Amino acid sequence: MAEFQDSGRVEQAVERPGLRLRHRPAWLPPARAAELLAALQAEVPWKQEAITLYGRRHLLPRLTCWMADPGCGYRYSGLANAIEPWSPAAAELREALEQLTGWRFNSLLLNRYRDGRDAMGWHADDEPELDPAAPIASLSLGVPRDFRLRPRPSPRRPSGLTSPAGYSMGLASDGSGCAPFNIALHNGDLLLMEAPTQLWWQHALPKRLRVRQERLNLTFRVVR
Ligand SMILES: O=C(O)CCC(=O)C(=O)O
Repeated sequence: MAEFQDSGRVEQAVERPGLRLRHRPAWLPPARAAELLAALQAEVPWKQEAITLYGRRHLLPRLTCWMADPGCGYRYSGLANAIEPWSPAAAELREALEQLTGWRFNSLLLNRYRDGRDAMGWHADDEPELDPAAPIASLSLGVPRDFRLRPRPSPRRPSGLTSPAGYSMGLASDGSGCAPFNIALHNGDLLLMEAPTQLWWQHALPKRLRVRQERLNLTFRVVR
């Protein structure tokens, strides 16, 4: 699948205590990224879901779709996602990511941020149905957006697990510890979030009101 070979940019390892990321800027060349963006905009059955918090219904500030193999259901924020079959573009990307990583991803969450008012709040992808040993492969298409990371305010860790050396739940007044940080994700970028990142860190996609264009994000996952 030559068309998915990355465009030669170097992979960057981003490491902190309890966090392991691999960032491949422009994993997809711009022309291929543009084709995939257009294909996914057209072929995915996008929905704006609603969640209920403290008895009030809130529309999610983005459009979503859950594609997965049969039986790979997934719940987050109390929302049980209907399983959609793999669309042609999503299926091709899954094959390319399997060749790259050696992991067979059986599910995919697609998020469509219509402009900078659409966003995603702080969370970790640590739902019990996800295989905690598998990476999450995140592909960005469209306008660049900031991806924020921070140590978890209260890590949900298996009992008996001790914190990684140097890990802290925030930055101390003397400047030591784990500070939140930002990665700008551009068109065609691939970000692999490897274990044990989801145990110790949260991520978010903040609003950026000056952004007027659309962005898609695809997170390929392994449901066990
Ligand atoms: O849009 C992004 O880059 C983040 C998506 C995300 O946090 C998620 O799917 O869990």
